[in-house]
Amino acid sequence: MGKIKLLLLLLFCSLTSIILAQQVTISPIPQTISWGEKAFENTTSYFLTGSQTADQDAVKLLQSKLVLNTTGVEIIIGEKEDSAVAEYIAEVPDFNEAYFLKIETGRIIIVGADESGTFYGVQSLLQILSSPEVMSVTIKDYPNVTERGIIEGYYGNPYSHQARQRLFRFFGENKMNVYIYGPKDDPYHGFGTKWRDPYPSAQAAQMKELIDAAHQNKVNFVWAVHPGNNISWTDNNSDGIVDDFVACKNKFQLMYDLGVRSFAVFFDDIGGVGADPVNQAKMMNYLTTEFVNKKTDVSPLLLCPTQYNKSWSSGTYLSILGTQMDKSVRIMWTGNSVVDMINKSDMDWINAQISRKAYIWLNYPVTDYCVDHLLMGPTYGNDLNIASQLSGFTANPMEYAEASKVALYSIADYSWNMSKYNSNSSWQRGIKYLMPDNYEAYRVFCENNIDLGPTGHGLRRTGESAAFKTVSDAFMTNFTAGNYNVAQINALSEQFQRFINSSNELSSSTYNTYLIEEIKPWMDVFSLM
Ligand code: LOG
Repeated sequence: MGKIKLLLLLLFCSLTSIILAQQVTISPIPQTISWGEKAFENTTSYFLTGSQTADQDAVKLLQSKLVLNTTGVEIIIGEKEDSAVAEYIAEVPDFNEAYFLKIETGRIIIVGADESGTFYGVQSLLQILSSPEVMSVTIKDYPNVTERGIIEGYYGNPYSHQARQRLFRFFGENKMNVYIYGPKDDPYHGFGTKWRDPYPSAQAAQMKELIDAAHQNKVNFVWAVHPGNNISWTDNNSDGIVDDFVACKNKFQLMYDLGVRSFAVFFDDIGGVGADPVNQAKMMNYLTTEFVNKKTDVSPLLLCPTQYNKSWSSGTYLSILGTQMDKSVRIMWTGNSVVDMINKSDMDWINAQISRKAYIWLNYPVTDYCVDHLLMGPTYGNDLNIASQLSGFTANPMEYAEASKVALYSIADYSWNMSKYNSNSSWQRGIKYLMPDNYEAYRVFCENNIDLGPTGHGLRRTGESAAFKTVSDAFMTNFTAGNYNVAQINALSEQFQRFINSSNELSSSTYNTYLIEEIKPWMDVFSLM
């Protein structure tokens, strides 16, 4: 080999080793990140400075994931006001939930603008420490959308207690901060008739456990009531207050006692007297002054209106809410229609109607209207320039909590750093994060479960079974002309073999058995094909 070739080879090797060592793609994508040289081997032990004053959830997380000692790499941790990190506070971006993370040789610094910021700094650190070689890095990061998460608001089996707990850990890892509880099939949420009643004690105890688990992961647990199907606007006992306003306040108090600090009222999918905007606005105003404002630790209310999308809106309904309802109340919105992605023009329109920034209820990846499908494809179609027009961005998932995480991972990515969101790379990263050891097999499964077909709601997804389609189209074109060849038949059979291999590999995976159980019927069809 000539000298020049050898030099080029050496250069190539050293470049790739630097690049490989850098390849920890933090998710959601940070606002600013700059990598340096290798800082240390990740076999080191660590010790904490500032753990007494720093956010305790962040400290506990570090303690559970790292070997902590009295020597090794120092981790200095705290919030802006803590003396342990006083030197670095100017580095923290001026946003809620922001953090500054710096890794250098022998030292790591994590400073949060607040407790969530510190917790998110730790989450990013843990992602970096998953690599055997740790590079120096400086990250300054913060979210674009203040409330990011899900609304469990579909028709069908509510999530199990364990599935919700797993979700909250997933939220923590992916910097999602809101979970809105509103399963249509929980009678105590109230789409039925029990919205006024307390949860039976066993269920209440479970709720309390859930609320605590959410808070430990910096997730705001929003409990929603759905009173509209059998609400009455009358003041039967003539005390000047509608009886059901008080009933709702009392139910909120019961939930408050279990630990809930954020509340919502849903009036979607109802007709009759419940749908009257003047009374809905009065109810929200009453709950704001008599409940929210009387506590010191409850966030402003959320309302899902009856006209929650543009195609269903008419008359003065929305402008009545916009003008007569307390400005602190956030209003949910699904977009141009029930199931739709969100565009800039939708935001301009709705925000003008309601005189405030809409809070998005994205009906994706929910499948309660197309139950024979899974929506596992890339999450695309939401405009990338609407962050400043939103008061929140939440997605309504499938009744399969694990399978939904492919889309939810991308919702987290999108709502944290909107302008840098790339649906395809986010999708690939999500699949890898969810099934690291069976990435290829899971991607093949996802790639063949993208489009939902025609439904009353009209949403379609492109790219269904792309690899298969290329091969089968070529085969069919030839076949219908009366020709086919061995190469094409082999190519087609290879594609079918990919389905079988994917199903076999996933079925025997033990990494996430909850996921495998959820998708089993689709995997069976996949291999039968
Ligand atoms: C319901 C929701 C359901 C979704 C999709 C809202 C605000 N309400 O048409 O519970 O999961 O559509 O079917 C809805 O979207 N009604």
